[in-house]
Amino acid sequence: DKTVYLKDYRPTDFIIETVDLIFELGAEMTTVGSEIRLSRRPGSPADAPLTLDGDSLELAGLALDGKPLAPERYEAAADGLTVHGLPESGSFTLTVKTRINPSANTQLLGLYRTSGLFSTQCEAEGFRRITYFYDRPDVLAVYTVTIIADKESCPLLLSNGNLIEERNLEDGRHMAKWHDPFPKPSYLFALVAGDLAMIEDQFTTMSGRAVTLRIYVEHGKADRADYAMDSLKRAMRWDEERFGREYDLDIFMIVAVSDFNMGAMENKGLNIFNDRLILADPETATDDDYLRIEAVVAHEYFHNWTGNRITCRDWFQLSLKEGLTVYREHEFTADQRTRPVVRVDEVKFLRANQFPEDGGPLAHPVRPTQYLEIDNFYTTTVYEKGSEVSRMIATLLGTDNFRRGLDLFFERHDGGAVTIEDYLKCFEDATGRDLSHFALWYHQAGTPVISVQSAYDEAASTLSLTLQQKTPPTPGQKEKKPLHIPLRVGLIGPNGDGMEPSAVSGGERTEDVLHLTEAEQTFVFKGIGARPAISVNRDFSAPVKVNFEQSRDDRMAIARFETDLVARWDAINGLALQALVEATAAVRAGTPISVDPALAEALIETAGDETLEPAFRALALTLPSELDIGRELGRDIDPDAIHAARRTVFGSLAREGAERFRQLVDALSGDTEFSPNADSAGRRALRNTALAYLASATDEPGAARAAYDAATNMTDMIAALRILAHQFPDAEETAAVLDDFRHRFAGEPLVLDKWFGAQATIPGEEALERVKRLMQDEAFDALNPNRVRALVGAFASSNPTGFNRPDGAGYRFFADFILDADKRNPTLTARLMTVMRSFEALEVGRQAKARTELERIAGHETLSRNLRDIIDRMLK
Ligand code: HT7
Ligand code: ZN
Repeated sequence: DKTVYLKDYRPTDFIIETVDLIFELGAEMTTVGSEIRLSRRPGSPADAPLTLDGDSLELAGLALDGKPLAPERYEAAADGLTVHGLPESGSFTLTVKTRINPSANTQLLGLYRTSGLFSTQCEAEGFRRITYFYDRPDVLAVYTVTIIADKESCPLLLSNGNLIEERNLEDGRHMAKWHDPFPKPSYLFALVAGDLAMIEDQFTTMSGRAVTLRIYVEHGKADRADYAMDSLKRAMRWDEERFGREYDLDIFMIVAVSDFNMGAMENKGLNIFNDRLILADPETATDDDYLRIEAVVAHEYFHNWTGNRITCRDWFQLSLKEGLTVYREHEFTADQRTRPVVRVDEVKFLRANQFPEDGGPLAHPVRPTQYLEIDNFYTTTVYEKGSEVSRMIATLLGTDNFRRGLDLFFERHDGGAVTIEDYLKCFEDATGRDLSHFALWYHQAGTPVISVQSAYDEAASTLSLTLQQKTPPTPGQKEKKPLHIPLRVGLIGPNGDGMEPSAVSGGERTEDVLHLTEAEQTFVFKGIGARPAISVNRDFSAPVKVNFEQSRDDRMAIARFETDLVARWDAINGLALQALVEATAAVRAGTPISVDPALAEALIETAGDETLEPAFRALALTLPSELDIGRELGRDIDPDAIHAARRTVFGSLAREGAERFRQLVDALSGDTEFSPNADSAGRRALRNTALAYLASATDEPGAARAAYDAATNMTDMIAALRILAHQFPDAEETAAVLDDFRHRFAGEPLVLDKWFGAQATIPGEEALERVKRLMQDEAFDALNPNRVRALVGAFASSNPTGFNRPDGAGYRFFADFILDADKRNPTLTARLMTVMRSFEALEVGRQAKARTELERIAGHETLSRNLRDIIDRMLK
């Protein structure tokens, strides 16, 4: 059993001070020389051997202080190196030589070569695929890296830190030497070699130091890197202003690569990005792409302090860097754009991704206590719930105190590899507040459900609010304790104004935050002159589900008058969700669907409310998706019934509001100059949302076809294409537009991903054959993670009717794909597999068919550890 347990943590027996690496790069054979300066850790046993990690390595030489080691002094295997009889005291040098094949590395972990480019991905355990090392985050060393390669094919040789030497060698090769003065763990090591274009800029830090900024991209794409560069500079300034964090090296580089397992990687001074998160211009990128680029560029940059300068003691502490960095990223985005709109997107993401994870077989605490494969713990729980936990700390302490705690964290732990306890202690020490109860958020999995009951006493002018919290059991954690939950609650009076109580008893209240600390608590609000509508979890102050049987009138009052726009959106969305759930029940019962006219009125009124930002109006107008409806139902899900219900409700709203939608489309279609800013993006979002309704109301493809032809940017173009593909899949116009798009963007893989995605998600049982056909398109590449996610991933995760065909053919296809792809790239397949984690919520027929396929996968003996871990937990 290879399970790793938190309780088993212990420091290494040896300390690594410096590492000198020499790479002689060859496409099929790269040799890696590693000179490690080591000393025995004081207090560790004098006879303890040195045990270094390895993965798929071949040892080509081993020496101690320059002398080759006799074979009886060490054991070398593909997965590790053990050296005996090392000095009891003083430093010594171990020289290790390994040989690797970067071209054969389809896992994209370690050093790999794709499209002529050498690049690395070392987090979490990729460095051990390069050389034998203590490949763990608590071993920090100073790295010097020499890269030798053919000058013509690899004019560019990059690694972390500062360039200290560069020269030509014989036989057409050249070398570059990089030195990173900041001690770092191996997961932050990076190397890139190849031939790329570059844009350069300058940033002057708050203390006046000049930093060179460079972004490297494929030749011919340099003009698409400007927005990433602009985002980087804004992020650097923001981190100085908001958190006092200044950049520390003289150069900061980003390299965009086209084969990458995740979004991006924060390697010290040399971030490596999936190119879809760097490249953007109006003709090829959507507003969502721009938003993601800004967010991820900032996220990776913010890691320089939260992750790199202060890192994790072990991988159980992953949320220490990821949760906190997501929180910093969210705050940055909120400051760059419109805060409530950004927050609504976060809430939608959390509910769509983290809540199902927390409520399913893969649930785990923000700080797990065991893992089989750490790659599988880069989850929305560690990232997004982790971020929510930091947000709650900020809510509990207030913004200034949060900053004080974080300042102390940077001061106390700079250069360290620390734990979540160390993090929390800084907030306690800086503010005097006891966070021991709050800390449970890190250790207890599952989404708490808060049940609310209210009683208004007119004679006493009091409102009693009884809040009960319950967290459902999760794997390995049956019993749950009450958490400390900061819940923002607002009261809306009969005239729509906010009501402020004269006093509140029953528990702590700070501003509008109720501190729920017990399983059940009754808060009594005094001085409430009339029965209010109660708005619970404003701004989504806590990542919880709220069960509150409110009258429709109260929900309408919140939808109309709440000043907190997040809660206002939530009320509108909740009303729509309820209508869709009822419509689904009607479809299954064979009874007619009736759409509440008050809901239609509220939506149409909001859509036209000029006092609200277009982006917010677009959010309000967007009906919950079929997946949202399924999640709301939670069990016995019939995707076909949901689809029919949503289509009917959508059509009915479309007809009801046709006039308004036409007005919006006309009024918002005039923008000619493209700007990626939040205001322009919001206008496009509202216009394209209205266009989708309009297309449904008229039930003909003409308006969308005209919008496609008139589009001057990718946002409008792909929106029109999606409307055509999803609402009129068989129309001539749709075929023509799909064909036009395919040819127009023939040489643009990232743009064709949108084309793959739009078609993979066309509802109905023909989707499977369509996806199979698209896999034969020459633009599809089963080795490239972006292509796989765009086509197979989108089909499995976002096409409920197509993927969940009642005959189980969708599951069969997916299982075959997974089994095949697992041989090449386990990180990718394990992640892809998680889209089926909620299969037990399906109706029994589909559930059985899904289980058969999952069991078929589980029955294979040669699964990767990544996939084995996921599939076994899903079937437990
Ligand atoms: N810290 C980075 C995580 C990451 C990663 C993890 C496993 C396998 C491949 C990976 N690529 C990047 C990205 C981040 O969260 O900032
Ligand atoms: Zn991160």
